[in-house]
Amino acid sequence: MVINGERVPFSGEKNILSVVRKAGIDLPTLCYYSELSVYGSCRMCMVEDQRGNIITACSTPPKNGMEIKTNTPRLKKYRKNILRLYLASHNRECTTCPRNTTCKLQDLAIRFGIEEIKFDKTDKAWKDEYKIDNSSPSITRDPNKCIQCGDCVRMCNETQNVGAIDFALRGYELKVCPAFDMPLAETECVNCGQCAAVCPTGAVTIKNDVPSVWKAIYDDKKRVVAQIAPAVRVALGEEFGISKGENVMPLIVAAMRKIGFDEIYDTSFSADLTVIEETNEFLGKLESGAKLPLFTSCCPAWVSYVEEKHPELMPQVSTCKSPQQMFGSVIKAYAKDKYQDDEKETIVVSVMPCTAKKAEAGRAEFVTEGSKDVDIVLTTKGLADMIYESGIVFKELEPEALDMPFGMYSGAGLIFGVTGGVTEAVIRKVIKDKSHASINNVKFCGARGMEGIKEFDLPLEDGETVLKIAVVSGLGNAEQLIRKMEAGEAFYHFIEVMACPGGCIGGAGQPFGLRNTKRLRAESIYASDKQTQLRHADENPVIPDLYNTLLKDRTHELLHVHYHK
Ligand code: HC0
Ligand code: SF4
Repeated sequence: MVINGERVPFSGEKNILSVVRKAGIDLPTLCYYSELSVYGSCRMCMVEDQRGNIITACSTPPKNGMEIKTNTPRLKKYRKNILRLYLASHNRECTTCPRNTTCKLQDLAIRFGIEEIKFDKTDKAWKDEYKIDNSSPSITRDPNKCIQCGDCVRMCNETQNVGAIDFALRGYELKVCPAFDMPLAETECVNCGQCAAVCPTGAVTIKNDVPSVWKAIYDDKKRVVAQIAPAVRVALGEEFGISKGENVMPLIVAAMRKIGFDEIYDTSFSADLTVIEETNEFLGKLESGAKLPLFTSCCPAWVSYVEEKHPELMPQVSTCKSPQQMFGSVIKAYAKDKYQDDEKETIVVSVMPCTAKKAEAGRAEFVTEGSKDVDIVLTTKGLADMIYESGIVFKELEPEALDMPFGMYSGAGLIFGVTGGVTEAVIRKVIKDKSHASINNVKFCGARGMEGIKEFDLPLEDGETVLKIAVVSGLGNAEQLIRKMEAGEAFYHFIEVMACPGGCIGGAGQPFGLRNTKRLRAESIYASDKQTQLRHADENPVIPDLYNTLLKDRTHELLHVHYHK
């Protein structure tokens, strides 16, 4: 096809938009995500064809010989007017908006030089028309900033199969909200935050727990202990101009020490504990003939999904606490022993790529001896905000190492951050041949890759057993698999589910809006795994000692959970 007079070849692109972008032109969009269905509501991607017709590039397939222009005076005028209309009914208090500088609407207003809003409503109308919904532990909805692109609705319905939010009313009154405009916390929302990850403006944002962390750090009576999730290290650098996917863990540690955290550890440590506990649970079930599959339990959005939509499957969800919660209960028990004579209270802060972890930490099941296992959950973006606020020049920090003993981890714990990682870590434990070559070869089993559903057979070394395994990311994909099993069309022994497409690396708490980053983040985690001396969870030297001491009589209490929703 011909774009702005230049011939551009295409093959397989599903719409004109992809061809135009391939040609190096960043056609503006507010409602288009390649992973979601095409909605075509924002009209920003309009192009003009050879007959002067205006068409939306996102919803029109490319055709041989087609000639289009992307930047005519007419298109410019229309785009500007659309932006003015959006802005006229939009709360424009940008400086205090959590999406200030990462808002697509703000970005386009700057790009198209919008200096005055012709169709403005009264100042009062755009400020207070709708109530802000702060009920959820993970996300905030501010309908005054909604541009009705429907991205959140399609994400929640199509990708996640939750359906907690939808369009209500018609015409001028149209709005996005839960059924009967209920508070989000009272709906089936599983706190995955993926609605916020695709929202182009500040209409759906992630709860900000930064002030509580500062308060704890400034309090002399508190010892602030941090755990950092596997996926954070390959995403935080993007915020500070470091190449996408680079593992910046040593810089994160240096920054957190400067901020004032007392001890800094790695959630990959407790992921190793999860591997051990979950593998034992799985092999126990396999041997006893208990009902399978065993579903993984480390993704709290997935656990909530089962509770809401498939309570009958709860007995098949692993009883292992997630690594975040295992870490919390272990470190609090450890600190109680270690600091017996000191009056400081231990506060556990986790840094997570995930918004559902905020809800998980607040669950009643995760309170041990009257104290929450995890006190505060920061997102990756939240930690970046603290670094900015402290004036730390991230790129220029000298790398530092994690604290011991809980800074020790194996590559198996580290790869939890990518879809398929938990499964691969369990397989590394299940196989008897633990040679370097054998562990390396596990990567070919079928667990790796960004596909939403991966299914494969794993022949065990006994020459008899063949395990049927599935790895799923995205809750809609999990639903597909459950329906297949219910219909008797499939059987599995073990299923890993992560709610976010791609696993935790694609969590909603990661930095915003950078395209094609998931693959790079995944590659970086696998590269770091390959460079660790310890490749499977049993090699973690801190763990045997822990089982002989702290966990001796308390393994079940500290590492397992029985959800009672
Ligand atoms: Fe994940 Fe986790 S791997 S859920 O994706 O299992 O958030 O990174 O911390 O808990 O370890 C998130 C990431 C974690 C937990 C771990 C697991
Ligand atoms: Fe839906 Fe997830 Fe958003 Fe809740 S957090 S409304 S489940 S997309």
